[in-house]
Amino acid sequence: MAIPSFVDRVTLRVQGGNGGHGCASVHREKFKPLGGPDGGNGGDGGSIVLRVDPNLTTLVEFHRQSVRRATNGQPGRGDHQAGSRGEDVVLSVPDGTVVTDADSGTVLADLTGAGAELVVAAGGKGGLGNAALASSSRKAPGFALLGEEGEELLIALELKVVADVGLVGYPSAGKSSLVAAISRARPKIADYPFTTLIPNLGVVVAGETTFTVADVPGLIEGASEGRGLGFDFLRHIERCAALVHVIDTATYLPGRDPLSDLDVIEAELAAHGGLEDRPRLVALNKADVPDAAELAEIVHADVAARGWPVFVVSTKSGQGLNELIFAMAELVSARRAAQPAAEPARIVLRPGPARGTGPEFTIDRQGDGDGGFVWRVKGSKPERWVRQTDFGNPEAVGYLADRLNRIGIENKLLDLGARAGDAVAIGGEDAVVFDFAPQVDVGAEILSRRGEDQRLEEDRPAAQRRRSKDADYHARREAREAGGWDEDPGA
Ligand SMILES: Nc1nc2c(ncn2[C@@H]2O[C@H](COP(=O)(O)OP(=O)(O)OP(=O)(O)O)[C@@H](O)[C@H]2O)c(=O)[nH]1
Ligand SMILES: [Mg+2]
Repeated sequence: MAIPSFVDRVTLRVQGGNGGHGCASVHREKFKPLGGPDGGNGGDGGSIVLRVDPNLTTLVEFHRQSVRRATNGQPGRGDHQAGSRGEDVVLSVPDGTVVTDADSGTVLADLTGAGAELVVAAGGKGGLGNAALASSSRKAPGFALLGEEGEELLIALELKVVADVGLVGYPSAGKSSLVAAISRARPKIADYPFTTLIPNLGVVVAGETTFTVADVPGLIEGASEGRGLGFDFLRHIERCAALVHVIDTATYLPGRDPLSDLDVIEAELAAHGGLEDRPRLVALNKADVPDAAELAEIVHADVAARGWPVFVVSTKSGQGLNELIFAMAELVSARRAAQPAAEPARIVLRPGPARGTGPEFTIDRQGDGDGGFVWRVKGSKPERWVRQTDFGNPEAVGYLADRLNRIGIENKLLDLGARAGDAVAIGGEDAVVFDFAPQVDVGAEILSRRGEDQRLEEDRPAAQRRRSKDADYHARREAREAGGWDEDPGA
């Protein structure tokens, strides 16, 4: 597969493991039929973590497998046994990988520096078992919390590739042929000038060293004054460790010979500027052609006299290529060793809205019109609590109501004018919808007990439920006003 440009991009679906469910269990022993709650917690799901490995230079590995999943946490069990955690999946990415949410286009992280990490899809939290849910007011909970689902998203990984070695030379000197001969890239090759319109990038492996080479579109005399195509592309090799002059020794053209070609290209590089300090290698190419081999032989000493190592090569026969790539690797390694190691950014970033900032929840009245309206409650805590709730268990629903009230959702709904029987949706797209049945009425009279949750009486319409509560309330008030209600027998 050809690598078409300098940007390597791949999309990947990542999915954190689900949290294990908590366990509801009661300790049993001979002669002690009812011990305390002993259900263990579910284990957290594993996360998908991206981590920079400076030895990687491409995203090719990700082109092969486009879905990555972490394992689920195990459910808790009786006798206080916690479920085991799911395992994290750590994906190694090259330095400089930019991670975006592929659906929204939001940049999640710019991963730079060895060891920089991003938890890109967090595993779901395990649910608490009933042992952990016990409190002085709820000594033996008959329910446990559900494990949460792991995060799932489609991400794009993008790498702006820096060329380690830049190939420069006249059109048709064989630069693209050289990229093709020493890497897996398959750029277009043809015997007319300016075949290459944008640089091609190839990954070269030479012993322990992996590096990238780029062929800059052909340069000609006057390139710096706008002639030809290649000049603008020199910026792509501004950060390279070394330059290789690719020189055609097989083609006879007036005014052209290896030494003057070298001088012309050097003059254009000087006009561009910024590349003076970069080490150079010279490849005298097309040595498979007999006359070319002879010419290479003749000019070898003169080229070497400029102080640059010279290689007589052929991209056709492969002659001299091994020596050339090992010489490139040496320059690349030397440059890498000389560069100060980037400070590793060990901050663990998390996608999504910042947690723990702003109000815990928001409430909006939505959808007024023919279809009626809904009070939409949003917030990471209430939405999480809903996901943790086993709606088949009345006690678990009562516990959810307690949690929602504790952060003031019910009071806020009453403040906003919500009435019993109104629809309340907690969450976004896959919201859970309730009938609003306030437990605390205006005036803070507590009219029903937790655990006998009115909302569970699905067979009774909400309005009827409200009426019965109202009736209860009015009965109490009337009795109190009449002085006949025995509220506190001790007084
Ligand atoms: N005989 C022979 N021909 C070669 C060799 N290397 C390249 N060529 C030929 O030279 C021509 C130009 O090769 P390219 O690799 O396209 O040259 P380039 O330097 O990338 O040219 P531009 O992209 O136009 O700047 C093609 O016809 C190649 O087949 C070689 O080692 N021996
Ligand atoms: Mg080319």
